[in-house]
Amino acid sequence: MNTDPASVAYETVNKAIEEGYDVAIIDTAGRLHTKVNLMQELTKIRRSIDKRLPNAPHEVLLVLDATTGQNAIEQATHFTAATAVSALALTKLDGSAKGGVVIGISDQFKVPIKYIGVGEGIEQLQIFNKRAFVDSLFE
Ligand SMILES: Nc1nc2c(ncn2[C@@H]2O[C@H](COP(=O)(O)OP(=O)(O)OP(=O)(O)O)[C@@H](O)[C@H]2O)c(=O)[nH]1
Ligand SMILES: [Mg+2]
Repeated sequence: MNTDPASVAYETVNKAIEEGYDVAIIDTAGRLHTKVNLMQELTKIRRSIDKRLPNAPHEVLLVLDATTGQNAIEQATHFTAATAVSALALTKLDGSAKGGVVIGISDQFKVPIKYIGVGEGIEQLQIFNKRAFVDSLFE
């Protein structure tokens, strides 16, 4: 609390390097793309991480809630402008028929879909399978 998120990210990477961890995951708190200062914070977090470990982060996941439908496109526009995104995760496909929007996003922003969420259990966060996904759209 009351600490700059970018410096928390820097300390995280620093600790991971010093203690020899293989992976460090930085999970940012949810933010509305309309909050300019929070979007700028993402850019700053990336810069801080890169300062401690050049070329890091090695993966940046944008997690989109499938139930938001077309609003996900608006979110992707702003997030990819604030920081380079390397892959998408699409959650809540169990509660929505709107998951098809992610195909447009993936095509428009040239970002692959890596994970999908189909429920709240850990085993329900799954690796994206494009064939199964397309089949499910036509069921
Ligand atoms: N039904 C369903 N629920 C999900 C899925 N993914 C996440 N949830 C639920 O959605 C709620 C929010 O999930 P979080 O992981 O906290 O979402 P978040 O994006 O990290 O939220 P913030 O950090 O607050 O922005 C939790 O109750 C999750 O269990 C999914 O694929 N299907
Ligand atoms: Mg969260």
